[in-house]
Amino acid sequence: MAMLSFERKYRVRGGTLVGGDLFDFWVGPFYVGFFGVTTVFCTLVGTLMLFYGAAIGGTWNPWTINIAPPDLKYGLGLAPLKDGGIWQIVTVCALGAFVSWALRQAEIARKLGMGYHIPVAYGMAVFAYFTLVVIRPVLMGAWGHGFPYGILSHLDWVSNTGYQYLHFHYNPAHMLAVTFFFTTTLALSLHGALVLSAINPAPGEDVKTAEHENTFFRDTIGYSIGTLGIHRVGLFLALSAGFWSAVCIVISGPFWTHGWPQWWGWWLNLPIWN
Ligand code: UQ2
Repeated sequence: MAMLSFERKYRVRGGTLVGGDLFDFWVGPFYVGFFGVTTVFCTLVGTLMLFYGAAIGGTWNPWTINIAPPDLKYGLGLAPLKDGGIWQIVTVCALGAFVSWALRQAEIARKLGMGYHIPVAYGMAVFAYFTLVVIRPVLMGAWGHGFPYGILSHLDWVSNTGYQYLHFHYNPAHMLAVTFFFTTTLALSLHGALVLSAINPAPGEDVKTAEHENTFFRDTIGYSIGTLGIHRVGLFLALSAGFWSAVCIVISGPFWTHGWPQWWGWWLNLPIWN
């Protein structure tokens, strides 16, 4: 692949966190780095373990392949390979790959003199996964509380876990998470529509400017958050969705064992009703 003129300017040494100059090179368009190597390694081992689990699991139907966590009786110990051990290895590999990927993003950001916003944002998704398969299982005393790796099986897990708490939509942190997910789609659809309407006009029409974008929202709702502001709001909304998702599941079990509808008893029990 030919090196573009601007690539020579940005493909400079330095910014690495680990490995010094050793892995400081590119393969085609991809920066490698120490964490590129560890990402590829963890991904390969994890994927091979998933295929091994599928091979001994009795089906190659992609929908029903299931790599289950260990039985609760194994607690927080290591389980036999064919009885949840594969799930444990896959989980270690997944976390290794995800954390490597975040650190590779950080190295590239350092190289380019950019902020760490991207690894921080990606880290929120990793944190939500970590909460599901490590923090909550550890707090509840068994790896068996992790979710199974499979298309239908993980859906079953979500449904069963939700019904264990009778009605998950009464979970206040779940309410916040859902609201942030929906508000994220609202903000991104407003932003995407606004930018396209301004800078991708019909053939023969003039491209419009940020002044037009501001004015559209001032005319409609009396306020424009601005071209930088909408991206701050967008990042805040999206990070909040991931954060409250992690909170809503980690409090279910470790900190609240009844149904979520019962949690609202605190309102009925306020002394002001006497
Ligand atoms: C805006 C602006 C943009 C935008 C959008 C707005 C010119 C290109 C979408 C409007 C956004 C507002 C008023 C905030 C929405 C907040 C929530 C919580 C949905 O003003 O500046 O820049 O893309």
